[in-house]
This record gives sequence, C-alpha cells and structure tokens, in this order.
Amino acid sequence: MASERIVIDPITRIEGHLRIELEADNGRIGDAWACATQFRGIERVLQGRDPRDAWAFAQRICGVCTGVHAIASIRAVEDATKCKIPPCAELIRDLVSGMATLQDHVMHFYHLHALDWVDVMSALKADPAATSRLAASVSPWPNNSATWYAEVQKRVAASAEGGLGIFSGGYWGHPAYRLPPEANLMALAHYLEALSWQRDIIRLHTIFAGKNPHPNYLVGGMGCSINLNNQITVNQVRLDEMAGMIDQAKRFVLEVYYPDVLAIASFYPDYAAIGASSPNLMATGESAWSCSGAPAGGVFPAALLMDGNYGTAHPFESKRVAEFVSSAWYSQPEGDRQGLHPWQGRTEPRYTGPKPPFKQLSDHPKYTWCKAPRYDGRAVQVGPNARIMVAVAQGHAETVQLAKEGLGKLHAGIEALNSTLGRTYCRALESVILARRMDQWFAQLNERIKSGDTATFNKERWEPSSWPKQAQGMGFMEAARGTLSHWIEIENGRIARYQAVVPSTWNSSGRDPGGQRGPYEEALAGGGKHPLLDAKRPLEVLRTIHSFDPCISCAVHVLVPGGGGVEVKVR
Ligand code: NFE
Ligand code: MG
Repeated sequence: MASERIVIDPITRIEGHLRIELEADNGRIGDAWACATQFRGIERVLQGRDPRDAWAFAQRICGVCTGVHAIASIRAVEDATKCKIPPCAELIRDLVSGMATLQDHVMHFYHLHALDWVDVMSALKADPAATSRLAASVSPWPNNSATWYAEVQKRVAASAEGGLGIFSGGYWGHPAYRLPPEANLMALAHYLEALSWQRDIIRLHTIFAGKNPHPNYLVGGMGCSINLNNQITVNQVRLDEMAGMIDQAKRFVLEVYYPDVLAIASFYPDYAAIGASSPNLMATGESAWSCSGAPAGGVFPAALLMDGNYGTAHPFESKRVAEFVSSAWYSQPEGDRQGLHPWQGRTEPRYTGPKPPFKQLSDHPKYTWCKAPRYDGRAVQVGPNARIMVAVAQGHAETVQLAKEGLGKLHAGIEALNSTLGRTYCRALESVILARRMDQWFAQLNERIKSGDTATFNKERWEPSSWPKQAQGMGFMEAARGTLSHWIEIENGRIARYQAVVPSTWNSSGRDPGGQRGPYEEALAGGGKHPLLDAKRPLEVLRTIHSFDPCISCAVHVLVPGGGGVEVKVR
C-alpha cells in the first residue's frame, strides 16, 4: 500500500467523540494523531458554586465511569476543608466504586472491545456441542450447554437477517480475526450474558447511593444511613441482597471474564508486542483499588515507573503535574508553551481548526479539545496496566503472583503489559483482585455494623464558617481508565477554580510543546511497526485504541448542530 492518510471517526462505540488520523505505508503505521472532537466545559460550570454541590455537577462529566468524578470531587473538597470521614462511609465509597469498576471493565471487554477479536459471523458457523465442550474445558461456569449455544446462534442469526442490529458495521471476515468458530460463539454468548449481569450487580448502587448511573454522594461521608431493623435504610435485608450481588459479580469475573480474556489472548500472542506506548506509567492510589490510609488498608502507595524501567517505582509528587495546550483548542495568557499546574489551570476554549467539511485536523498544530497533561514534562500512560505494573514493582504479593501466572500462560514478560494485549489483560487481572477486595470490604463493613459503628457522615466541616477563607484541595481516585484527579480552589465559601485531570486526558492527549506524542498516538506510531493490513478496514487500529478504553466525555469534560464555526459562550 502506498503512503496514505487515513481517518477513523468515530473510533469508539460509545463514550464521546474520538477521531484518529493516521499516516500508513506498506502495511505499517507511520504517524498518528488523536483528536477529541467534543468540548464539554464542566470545569467552567463549577466556578462560583458551593463546593458541597460540586460533586453533583462534576460527575455529569461522564455516566460511563459513573460516580468516579463525584468521589474525586468530594475528596478534593474534603482535602481543602480538612474533613475526615467515618470508616463506614469510606468502606461504602470503596464498595460503590469497586462495583462500578467491575461493571465498567466487564462491559468494556464484551461490549466495546471483544468484537475487535471475536468474529460474530464466524460464531454462526460453530458447532454448539463442540462449543459446550470447549467452554467446560476453560471454566466451571454452568451456563454452557449445547442447547444454550444453539439458542444464542438462533438469536444472533435472526438479528443478522434483520441487518444485524447491534452487530452491524463490524469488519466480519477480516483476515486478522483468528479465533475458531467455537471460541467466537462462546465469547458471543458471554457478550449477551454480560448485558443482564451488569444490570443486576449495579443495583448495589441504588441501595448505598440511591441510583445508578450517577449515584449520590455527600461531602463528609455518604448519604445513606445504616439501621439493621429499619425498613427504608441500609438494613439486614438489603445487606443480604448486596452480599448476593457481590458474589454474582465475583463469579462472572472469575469464571467468565478472566478465562475468556486468557483464552482469546492465546490466539493473539503477537499483540503482546504490538501497541507499546509511553514507557512512563503512573498510578496514584487513594482509591477503591489502592486506598492508602483508608480503613480497608492500602494496597500500594502512589508511584511511577519511568523510562521503561519497570522494576523501580518512583514516588508520585503532585507538584510535577502540568497541562499543556499547544495542540489543543484553548488559549492562555501565559502562551502555548507553558504548562500549568492544575491549581493554576485554566479552561479557555478557542477553536482555531478548519470549518467543516474538512479532510484532516492534524495538518494544524492544534487538532484536539484534549489538553496534554504531563508529569515532570513526560507523557504518561495511566490505567489498569499502569496499576498492575506499579503494584508489581512495589512487590504487592497478590498482584505479583497473578501477573506471573497470567504472563506464564501468555509466554510473556512484564514488559508485555505495556502493549495492546497487556492493557486488555491487566483490566481482567485487576478485576480478579478487585472482586476479592469487594468481599473483604463488605466483611469489614459488616463487622463494624455489628460492633455498633454505623456512622456514615461527619458534620463537623459541613458549615462554610468552619472552613478557611482561602483553601486548595486535591482529590485522587483510580477510576476504571486510570488515575483521576480533581483540583479545587475555594475562596469565601465558593469555588474560585476547578480543574479535572482525567485518565482519558492523560492517555488521549495530543502533542506537547516538545513534540512528544500522547499515549494513544505513541501506541500506534511509536515503533513504526504497528500493522495495518487494509486501510479501508482498520481493525488492528481499533484493537490498540480500544485497549485503552477511551472515554472522550471524560477526557474533555457543545456540540454545534450543523457544523460551521464554533462559538463557545461561557458565562
Ligand atoms: Ni467516562 Fe472516566 C474518568 C475516563 S474513567 S470514563 O475519570 O477517562 O474510568
Ligand atoms: Mg481538565
């Protein structure tokens, strides 16, 4: 294939607007640009408001990683106002975010990513009895009869006759699909099962936090009250129901999701060496997964791996974070080369790109709505693979053992976790750890309740009169897609400045003033070896970009109907 420019827009199935522009030559990608084509501006909406209300606005940044922005927000406010929350509230927050992450990871794999590896049309040719035998050989999951697989084929075939519905538009039959028909059918059946599973397990949110998506939070604790005998609060009946949901969540992760990922990965071992991205990886902890200092116990402290040295963890220092706008449609009086720490950060949208219709955005220095966060000037990868690699580097025994087992099956070393397959595998691996952690947190909560400790709210810092006149706070959270941080400045009881630095902002960022690519771009263009067989059906690119689980709503945090010049008016 001669050198050509390729545009994939949109590249995600849901979760905002991401456009990938590429240069490709002879079946290989030469260069790549990630363009976030949506501006949301929630940071500006928050200015001037009561900090105790911020979480409710902030979590509307996204409904996929539901709740995570609320947690980061209340943590930032609690940090600024020096508010400590009761242990039961911390455990409930961990359980709510833990369940959201499990739901998010499973849905990402089956509903947003698996069909990059699984050919739906091939599944229709599978032998249901052979599929049943295959399923029994990889997992004790009971739903594996030949009758069930024949039923799945019938349902999907009916959908195919009607134009395929949710399965339309795939690159079915592409030579890069490698699973035998039976493995395709097994995964497809689990795709359908995961739909009802995720609906059932997330009801835990409705009990602890009133609703889902966008559960309710509270600065100083959680809004639910615990009374074992009361009918309308968190009582014994509800706790028993939630124990069932946690068990259901764990079984699907251990018996379906994790074995499926390992089984599928075994057909695509070369993807452990494709899609390597920035060799700097960061996990900041203080979260459901690694809540250093929280009652559930820390898993590992916040740290970074630098320059491809995956054996040494460097402590995280918040002062080293800065966001750049040299490739993004924002203006700042300091000039485009200047990175701003989030406590000095600004969000001043100024679209300078071409008017539609246009062929490409990346022929201009500014080509995205996504700012470019950097740590100590370096592009940094965040997400499940960063968390796993940082935990392994710090010798976290459970993670080390699981990673060793999984990498052994894939015949790969730790460096393989920085790859397309590595990112997808680490999401499943951390789900196993998280499912176990849910059991522990739930047991700890029950113990506390039994001992009579049922407090869920600390009102000492509720009144603004108890706050300093001027205060800054930061709230961290390991969201499903990686490290999330919210940064707040409070003046006279109101929000003076608010910045969110989000996992997909780290990963989908464009070039910085030094010309460093962001992690999506680097994963495609880094070594100049990323395959692309057919420019008209860029399946391999989907694999690598989807392995990050992009969320552009999160990353950019106003659409102009009909296109034309973009005029963003903010009060
Ligand atoms: Ni909308 Fe979100 C956040 C991102 S993380 S998905 O924060 O990126 O899971
Ligand atoms: Mg931001």
